[in-house]
Amino acid sequence: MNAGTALLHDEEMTKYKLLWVDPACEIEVPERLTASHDALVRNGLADRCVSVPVREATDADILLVHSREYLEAVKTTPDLTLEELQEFTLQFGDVYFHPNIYRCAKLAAGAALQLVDSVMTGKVRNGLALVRPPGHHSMHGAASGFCVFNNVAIAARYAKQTHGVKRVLIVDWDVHHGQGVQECFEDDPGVLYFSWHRYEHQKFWPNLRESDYDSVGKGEGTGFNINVPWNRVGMKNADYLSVFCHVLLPVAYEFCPDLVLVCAGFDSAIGDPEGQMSAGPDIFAHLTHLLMNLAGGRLCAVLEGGYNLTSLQQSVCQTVQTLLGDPAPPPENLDGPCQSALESLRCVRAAHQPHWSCLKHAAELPSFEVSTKRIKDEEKSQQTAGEPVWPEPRKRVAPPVRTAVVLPDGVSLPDGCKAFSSLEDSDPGGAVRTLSSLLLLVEKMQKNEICSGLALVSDVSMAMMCVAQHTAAVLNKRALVVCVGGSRLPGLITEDGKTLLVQMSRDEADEQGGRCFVPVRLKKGCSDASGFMQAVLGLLLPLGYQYDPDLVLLVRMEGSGVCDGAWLQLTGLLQGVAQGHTLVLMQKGEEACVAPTASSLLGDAAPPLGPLDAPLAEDVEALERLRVRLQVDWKLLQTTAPETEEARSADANLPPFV
Ligand code: FKS
Ligand code: ZN
Repeated sequence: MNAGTALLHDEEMTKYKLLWVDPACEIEVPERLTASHDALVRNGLADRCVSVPVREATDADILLVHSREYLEAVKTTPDLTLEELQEFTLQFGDVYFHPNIYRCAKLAAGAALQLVDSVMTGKVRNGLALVRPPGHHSMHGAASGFCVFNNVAIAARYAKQTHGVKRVLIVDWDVHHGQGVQECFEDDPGVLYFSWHRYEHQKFWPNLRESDYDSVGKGEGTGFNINVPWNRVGMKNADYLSVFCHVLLPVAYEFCPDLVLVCAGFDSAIGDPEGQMSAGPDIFAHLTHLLMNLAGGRLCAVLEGGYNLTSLQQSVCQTVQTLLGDPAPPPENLDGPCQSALESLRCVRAAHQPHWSCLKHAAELPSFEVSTKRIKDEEKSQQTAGEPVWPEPRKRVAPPVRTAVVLPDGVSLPDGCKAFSSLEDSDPGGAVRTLSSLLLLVEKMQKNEICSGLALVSDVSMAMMCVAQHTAAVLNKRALVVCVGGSRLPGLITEDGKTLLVQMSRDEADEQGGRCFVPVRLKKGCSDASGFMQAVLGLLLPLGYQYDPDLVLLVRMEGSGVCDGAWLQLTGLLQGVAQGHTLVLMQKGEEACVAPTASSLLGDAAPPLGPLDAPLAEDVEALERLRVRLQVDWKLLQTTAPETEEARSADANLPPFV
């Protein structure tokens, strides 16, 4: 099933550069590509990918997005003199031309199309195209910001036209706003465009009013354009993850794309001179992972920006290694999102609240103005002095065994899994032997000898208790226990902080829960995919990330009612935490679910759930109450900044009250 990862690369795209002095363009150098590719080779990642040849985009491909006039104008550039090139360049902003850039721009767009073809025909599951020039700024009739043709926009139109794709999600994690992509799909409900970008209340390039959160799309495309403006520099892992959990993922699951395209710019990582952000290269492992269960795993990433060569190559490696299916490292320094990020988050959620049922409960726009007009003096003093330093991401070693299973006699071993049992044969096939196998399995997961595990047991509650207690008390490790279905749980100790228990089940008698026991009650239980996914994305994932467990114990109780699709999404998404150390426990009788669950643990994408209906109003309200209660302890659950007196007075440009 796991059909591999494509890598598209062609040295030809290093063969153009800036030929005159222009401080705005000097960062866009050929070494960006060489450094990225060399790092993939050096880390043994290029070898693990399927190498797909690059082709030139044809006129017809380019005309899917650009005007004939513009294309013809670009076609003249290979024959221009240096002076003529400079003059040609002057009609556009922050871009340069070179006699070979037209050829490279055709290859860049063509690489994106080859990648789409490879993914859509099933030759590979996903992939990355390493290209220059980038694309997301170029417009229908204009070059802009180092971009000549809009590689990803062309790829999206092409996917619709050639492969009959109905819904495309474009995730633009580059630190600049892809205004070219926005322009292209503004009124198209078939393409959902998401971009976060350094904005600073319109002070940052490209300085457009329409990059703000209130540009939500037009006409039929209203709601299908999502802008998250960053009004401060220094955004960190927690800021990025919180936007994924509280905006992008819920909307993306509701939208249900057939294909995911990523404008993969790495200038949003630490050390980048343009972005000035503070998210580590490791965050791209998670951003990638979190998108890999959408669209049946069909994900095409196309390089955009990234100007610190060290940060760029580390980020590219994190992305590719995740596409290849290796478990992600725990994200470093996950505190809560900063105030400014929370303001942005609130505004985006409020602006999109009318268009997406997953945001129905989002708070209103704050009473103070946080849009373009709000300019604070203190902001300038925020600039950090000097080059930041950050540790090189740890080598990610995939354990020798990916998924080990403990199954009763007669249940056949799923493809690709390793049968596992403890050596003590005192009670062959019996409960004691099964339990001792489970404990040993967890120990081997903690030693990173095995990545994940799956067991079918006769008493799932009992097995859960034993594994949880053993992990906390004997191994001294932290477990996130996710219990799907079931009723009240017999005293699982959660007070020592070593176990965080989240139970998702049917609405029953009100339980208070606590900091480490989170009862998620859904009116129709886990059988309602919308409510279930709402809880998973907005509650469980942020909790899981913040808790940063050593082990995820995922328990499927008898008669949980969870549908296979939602269950597999949960299994897939949770592997982003605890370095993929997930142990799934299922009750005997659920044999039918063994093979699909195993395949998810092996790294296969979950099948799409279909566009989600609106969750039940009662569930949404209950989840919101839970989120509000828990956000005090778990900052990644916050979706709004507290409306402080300071924020208000800063807005009015008044001094904070004395
Ligand atoms: C230099 C000002 C530079 C232009 C920034 C262009 C950014 C391009 C990019 C792309 F992905 F397209 F490459 N202003 N101090 O990174 O978004
Ligand atoms: Zn950029």
